[in-house]
Amino acid sequence: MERTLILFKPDCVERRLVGRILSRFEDKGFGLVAMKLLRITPELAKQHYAEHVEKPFYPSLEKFITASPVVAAVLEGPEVIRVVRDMLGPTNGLNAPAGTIRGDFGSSRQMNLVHASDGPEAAKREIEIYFRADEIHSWTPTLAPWLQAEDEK
Ligand code: FUP
Repeated sequence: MERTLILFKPDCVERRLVGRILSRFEDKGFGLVAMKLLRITPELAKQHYAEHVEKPFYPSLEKFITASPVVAAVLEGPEVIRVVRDMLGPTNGLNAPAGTIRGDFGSSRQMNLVHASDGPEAAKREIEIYFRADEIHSWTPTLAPWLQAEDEK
């Protein structure tokens, strides 16, 4: 079982797409184990996007990500980190295939609706940025026996 950090970015919240996109992750079978609405500050943006702070596009990215509230969430499930990235599609919505979230809802590189951790180390780091341990609620859903066979768990 893995966990990943997702952010419904300001464009997603402003366009009122949070529910529809969250439904895709729920439909896939992933469990929601933490969620909150928050406003990203410039300090938090620099922490989250530490690897991009020195890049030319960073000032514009910070302006965008701090412009309106975001919804942060933790999803849990088998191979959830890779599968959620696949469900999002490539960074730029114009390059993202139909059927992916960015392909279906996006037409921008910056306003690409949802962030998801890109590997296990990033997931651990990012979950700790947004959530305290006591804000994460793991449990066994009643549906569990209908999502994977015993030998797949
Ligand atoms: P992703 O892993 O798909 O979230 O994309 P990256 O880590 O490559 O980039 C992080 C964020 O920076 C993306 F959400 C989009 C944004 N970005 C720009 O705004 N301009 C660029 O030139 C590259 C990335």
